[in-house]
Amino acid sequence: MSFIKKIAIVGSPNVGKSLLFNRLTGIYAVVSNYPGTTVDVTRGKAKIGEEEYEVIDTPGMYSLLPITEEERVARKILREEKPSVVIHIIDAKNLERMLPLTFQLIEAGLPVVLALNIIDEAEKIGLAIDLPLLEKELKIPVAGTVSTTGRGIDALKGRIKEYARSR
Ligand SMILES: Nc1nc2c(ncn2[C@@H]2O[C@H](COP(=O)(O)OP(=O)(O)OP(=O)(O)O)[C@@H](O)[C@H]2O)c(=O)[nH]1
Ligand SMILES: [Mg+2]
Repeated sequence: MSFIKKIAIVGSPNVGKSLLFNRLTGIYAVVSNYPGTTVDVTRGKAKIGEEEYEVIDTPGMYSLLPITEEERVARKILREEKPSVVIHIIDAKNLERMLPLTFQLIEAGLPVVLALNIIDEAEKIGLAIDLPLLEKELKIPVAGTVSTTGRGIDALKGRIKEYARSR
């Protein structure tokens, strides 16, 4: 039994979840099979503000209605481990395709913070995303990130810190 607060990183396959996990946590990550499954889940620790968190890199999911074993595990983590913060990380190039899961997570009452990742490639193809507007519309914290370089990670941590303090 542990009382450490948790942060779950969720999102579709291949959007940068693991790189974000590495950016938030240090070098001590633990990989294990989720009980009763063949799905690997990686856990590490992060200090954000004054708070120490366990960070969970969840398996890729497209929807809260699970089809694959990975999605079932991701949902189970959200339901059973009750994270204090759920970082939904999405590919900024595919906003429309990815926001439906953001809505599902918000509707499920989860404490969602949105990380608009791969913002570097979005900019390259001329996409300019109005983060403050998105934040206002969604009514959740939003940060633009580039997991490969670390750009925006401090801002994301700042949003998490404020959010955690406000709850
Ligand atoms: N240009 C760019 N590439 C990124 C960024 N974040 C992730 N990538 C690339 O996207 C790919 C996937 O990154 P991962 O961190 O493995 O993504 P993931 O969500 O953990 O993937 P799965 O675990 O397979 O679902 C890698 O090739 C990364 O280099 C980013 O911010 N910018
Ligand atoms: Mg991964």
